Amino acid sequence: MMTVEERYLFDLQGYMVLEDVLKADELRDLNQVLDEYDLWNESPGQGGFFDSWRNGDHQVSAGPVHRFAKPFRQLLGHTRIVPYLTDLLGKQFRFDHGHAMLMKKGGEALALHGGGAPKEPGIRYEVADGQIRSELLVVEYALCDVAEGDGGLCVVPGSHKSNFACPSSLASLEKPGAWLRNVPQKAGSVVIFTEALTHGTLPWTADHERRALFYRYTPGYMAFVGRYREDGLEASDGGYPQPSHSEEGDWSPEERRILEAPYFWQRDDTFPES
Ligand SMILES: O=C(O)CCC(=O)C(=O)O
Repeated sequence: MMTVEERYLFDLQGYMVLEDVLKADELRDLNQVLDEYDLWNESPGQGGFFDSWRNGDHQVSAGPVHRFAKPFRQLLGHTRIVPYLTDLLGKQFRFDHGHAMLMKKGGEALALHGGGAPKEPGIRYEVADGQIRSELLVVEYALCDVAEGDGGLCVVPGSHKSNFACPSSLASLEKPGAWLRNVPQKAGSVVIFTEALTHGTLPWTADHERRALFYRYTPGYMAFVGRYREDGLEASDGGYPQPSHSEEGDWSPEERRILEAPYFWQRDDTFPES
């Protein structure tokens, strides 16, 4: 369970940083797989194993992470993260979609998006009966150190409760100010944020490559993207991520429940013990 301090700060700010989620060997294995995948040389689109896209020449993103090698799959229900997913999304939470992002020095900004207004179905954030009920929730793993000022994830703290849409003059990120936070992260740490939080990407200025993983979850009754084809790649229509989309057949019951299609009625708790 989240502590009362964590719950207060998450509700206040719309995000939280968890330190030391990944152990050194997990970090090493994830980075090693990414080295082998060589995403910089993937051609954009869904032609092969990856669903890959670019934002300029210095940023590449590729999914779907649930199909990546086992070190990535093991993050789906990481024991440090499950209590937060349960508290923020409900006990029947599910994995919706995810990708890896690499940025080199000179990587471009991605304008601010999300926000408390207008209230968009799919990214709503509410608190009722003392319980946080987020819709789309992002778990962002840092596979490298991110110092404040390096760029990467930026957020407007508290903006998930904003009553006004973010003006385009601010959303463009052309004039960042003290209202915007570039979230520093140590390699192996995690930022959890509600998609209702206004957030985006600042240009990457550090000499080392940025490596971030995005795992996005929803309550068990909803899907944000409905665009996995039968082979697990994202498509404009089709099914949801499934264990059968992985090469490996040894999925645990919990992992299978995490990847279940969305529904409400008589859905089992994803981690009955948590
Ligand atoms: O660069 C980041 O960490 C934020 C990326 C982002 O805003 C998104 O994927 O929606």
